[in-house]
Amino acid sequence: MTNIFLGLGTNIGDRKNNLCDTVIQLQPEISIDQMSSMFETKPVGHLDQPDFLNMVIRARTDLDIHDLLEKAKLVEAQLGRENTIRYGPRIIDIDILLYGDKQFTSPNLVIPHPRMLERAFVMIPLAEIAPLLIIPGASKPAAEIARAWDGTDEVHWHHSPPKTP
Ligand code: PH2
Ligand code: MG
Ligand code: MG
Repeated sequence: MTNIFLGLGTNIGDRKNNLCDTVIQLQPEISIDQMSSMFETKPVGHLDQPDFLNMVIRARTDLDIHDLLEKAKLVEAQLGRENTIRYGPRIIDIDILLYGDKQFTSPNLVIPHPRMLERAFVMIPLAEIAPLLIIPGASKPAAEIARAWDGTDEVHWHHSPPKTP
């Protein structure tokens, strides 16, 4: 079993429901240990789109990196995601943030997620569940990185984590 962290984001439809459905669909291949709160976040990158709900989950899996990516894509498709513009609106986006302490690069996947350290919508939920985690390539723990956004109005606590079934 490998410890993994996934980042979830949604800004179309019933966003809370999309996150709850995703958590259910990821199981049982992905065994969820901990979920962050849901955070309401301003869009980053492509600004002209609705606000997101974001959360981060910590889980364990026997899937290798390739199969984990396939599983994430399958759940995105099951939720009805259509391929739209990069950084554009989506029903659900499931990003592999960390896979154990592996550093991995292929044409369609880089782990740790290459932009996670600079994204408040990832680091604030991540720091909530894993404040002491040191991300490969970072020099300080998640909570200290997240502190850079103290007082930001880009990310707001929105809802407690989904109820586990
Ligand atoms: N995802 C993106 C681009 N911009 N902004 C927010 N607030 N939340 C996201 O999940 C997000 C984004 C690309 O995946
Ligand atoms: Mg993403
Ligand atoms: Mg993605």
